[in-house]
Amino acid sequence: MRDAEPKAIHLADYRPPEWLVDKVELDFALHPSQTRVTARLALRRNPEGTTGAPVVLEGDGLTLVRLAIDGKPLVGPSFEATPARLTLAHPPADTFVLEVETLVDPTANTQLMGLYRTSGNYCTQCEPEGFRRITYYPDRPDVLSVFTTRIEADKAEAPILLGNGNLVESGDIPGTARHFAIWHDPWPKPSYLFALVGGKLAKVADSFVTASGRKVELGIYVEEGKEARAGYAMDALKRSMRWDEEAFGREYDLDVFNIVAVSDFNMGAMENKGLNVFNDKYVLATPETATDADYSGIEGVIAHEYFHNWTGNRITCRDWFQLCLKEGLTVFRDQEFSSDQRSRPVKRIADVRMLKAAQFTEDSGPLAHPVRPETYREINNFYTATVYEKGAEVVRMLKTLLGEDGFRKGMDLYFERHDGDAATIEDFVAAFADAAGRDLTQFALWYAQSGTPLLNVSGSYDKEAGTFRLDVTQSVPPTPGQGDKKPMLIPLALGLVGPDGRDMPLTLGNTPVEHGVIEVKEAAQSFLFTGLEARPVPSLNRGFSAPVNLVSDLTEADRVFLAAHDGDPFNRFDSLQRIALELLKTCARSGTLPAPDALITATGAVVADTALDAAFKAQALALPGESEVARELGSDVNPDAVYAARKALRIAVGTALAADFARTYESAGAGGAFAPDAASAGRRALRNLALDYLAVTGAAEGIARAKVQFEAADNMTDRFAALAVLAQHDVPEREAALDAFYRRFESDALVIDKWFVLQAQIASEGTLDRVKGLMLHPAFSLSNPNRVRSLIGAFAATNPTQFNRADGAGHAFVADTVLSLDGKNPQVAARLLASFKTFRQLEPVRRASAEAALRRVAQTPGLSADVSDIATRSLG
Ligand code: 0A1
Ligand code: ZN
Repeated sequence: MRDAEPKAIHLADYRPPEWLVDKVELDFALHPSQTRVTARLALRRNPEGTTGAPVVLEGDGLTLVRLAIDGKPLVGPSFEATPARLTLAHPPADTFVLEVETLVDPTANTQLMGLYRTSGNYCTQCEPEGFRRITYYPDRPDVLSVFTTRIEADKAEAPILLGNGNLVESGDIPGTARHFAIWHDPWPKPSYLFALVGGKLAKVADSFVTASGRKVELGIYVEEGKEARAGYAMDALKRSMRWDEEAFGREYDLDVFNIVAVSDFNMGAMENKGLNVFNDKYVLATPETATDADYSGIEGVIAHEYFHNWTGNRITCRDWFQLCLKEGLTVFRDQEFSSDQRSRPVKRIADVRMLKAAQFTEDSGPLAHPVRPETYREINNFYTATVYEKGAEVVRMLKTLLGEDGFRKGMDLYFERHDGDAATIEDFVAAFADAAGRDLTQFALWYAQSGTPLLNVSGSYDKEAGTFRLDVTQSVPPTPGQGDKKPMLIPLALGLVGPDGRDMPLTLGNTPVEHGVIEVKEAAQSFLFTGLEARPVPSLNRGFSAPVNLVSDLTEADRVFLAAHDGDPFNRFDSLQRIALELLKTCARSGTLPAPDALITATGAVVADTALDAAFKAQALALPGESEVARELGSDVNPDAVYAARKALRIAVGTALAADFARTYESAGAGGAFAPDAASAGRRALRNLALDYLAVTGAAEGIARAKVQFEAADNMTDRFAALAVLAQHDVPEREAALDAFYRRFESDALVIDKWFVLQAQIASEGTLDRVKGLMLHPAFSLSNPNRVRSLIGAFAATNPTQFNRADGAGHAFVADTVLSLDGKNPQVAARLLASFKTFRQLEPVRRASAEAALRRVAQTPGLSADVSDIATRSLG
């Protein structure tokens, strides 16, 4: 419905809007197939625009009913309306009110962009370009306007009517079965933050008093009967509101804050002003239906959307190239929140695992792009790990460079200068540069250069001089559209660990290194540390201070030492991972696992260390994933060999430490009623990791233990962990448990998603047929994004051996699914196709079959812009 072959859009071509909208009044008459939308736009010529510019409003598949200017009906040829555009070539004045009436069909909307239906309810999704599917509008984030929304609907069909801002009026429409509500949002906002909801929903109510004493009514709306599942989300919301006041000095700014949970949603959630709309996966939880991972996901996403109220809504983006301005910053904020609510080191480890799995992978393949891209064809494809996760890392590095106080001053200045603005990355960086009195030009390269920097570090100790020299070189690999790169400013946190396991002084020349962070700025640079009476072991990139690939001359013995003694918990974790990675790489290449004694000793020491908390141990004991091994190998990857290597190492560790794991399993006993707090979750994680190691050989005893836990569990975390163990093994207990799980939870779609995921992840030849079979299961639907992600998405993204089957059947299947999905939901189809992004690292046979599947997709006529963009770039 939009332009068939979308042109590339370039950051360099940005021009201010020609027309502004001072005020918008929207009137919706909700109807399943013919919703009537009347928009009154108070248009004003932008004094900064081009003289005499026409009014050009975007549309997407719209049916125009009526147009009026200042109340007078408008007839052709004074305007031109197509489904994609409304043009007034000769606007009557520099300010006027344009009234536009359109008809939209929410039931036919399978893309889930614009106004659509979910479980019979009405809801909207407008970011990034969905508002144009509702009415003609200057649908760009730098046009801010004050919205008033009147919603009218059949009372029985939609007893609840919600909009942005505060409720100003509601009532029945006399003589009809309809009613209405009027919502007013006093804060000017771009159209992508517009939302409305109408339907039969149950409300969970609470309230919050802000630091300055404003009372805010909180509502979480869920499908009827699910009220009891929204308690944790409400609790997380109130904690988020308090935290933002304390950590960033940001208060909420309306009388109400509503969240609506829907079961059909393309992403995680959406920060519409005062009316967040959520994928119900990130709202609903009970101990019986949600795992600890689900609880922490809910806490994080609730916080994320709430924090957008300041970083995204009060200060929005000038254009979509600046997406990381709101997303990277808001991810950083939600990560900090979760770190404060839970264990900081454990949260950091989990975030870095995810960064490496998703973002490092993206950055090393054909879809690599800068945190702030400079060109795009389809903006929907830029809601990526790079914009979100690497964007958050860049903000974290700013904090590391400027320190706690300097960072807070920079944030305060950013809020003070830009409240109410549509801002840019330059504005953001300037606030920190000005607050700290520091030139951040080189730092800003993190926004512009794609690719993960490679840092090479070697150390030499001079006993006579008592010095330790670190020689550091850096380079950034070439990425699509970017050949030669400049050296980056890399904040490298480090420590020099002495023979007694304690940090030695960190002094450069005569100057102590502040906060233990050195700044690497040049392609090659040396740092001379003085006053060292013994050879230290350097602990590098502590806390993962910079998102880089680090290669060092540390020996396996050095790593064993750091795993046991490093004062930085992240690097204790990382040292173990590094030892394991080297073993896995060698094994995947040669087919032979080198003696893993060092890893076993170091792992055993961590298991036995009573000073370490359980959540940390669980992270430290989980071996690097197959995708990380593949990425480290870089080329000629055979996923079967990677899988076999990992399995062999798990068996070696599990067998050698069986007694320790058994003790851990018994002593970390379930104990007491379920509570979702971090400490309890950590105990469950460790116990379930032990369960996994104890069953790793598939021997009867381990399987029996998993079966007992599966049957006896009183919470989803333990039940699901046991099922996941059983699912890995080709034993009769597997099918029995899968059946029992299905029967127990068949009416609960979010739980059945877990059942789909586990089956899609089984690393054996029968899985492809199993997945194809499950697509015909009554619980599956290609129309629901959560179902597609759970079954097909999990297969493509987390089952490397079966997706990359040597016979090409896995690739062909995913390509076919992308093609059948594209007509329904291009965004979800494009995301699924992006699973091919690592195909170039595969060995030749699999690489060829992936490429053939991608070509077949690329050559299919009538593709959406979303899928065609991913196919083209993947092949590029
Ligand atoms: N701003 C949201 C992400 C989001 C983007 C697009 C959507 O629909 C296609 C929905 C949500 C966030 O960061 O949470
Ligand atoms: Zn966001």
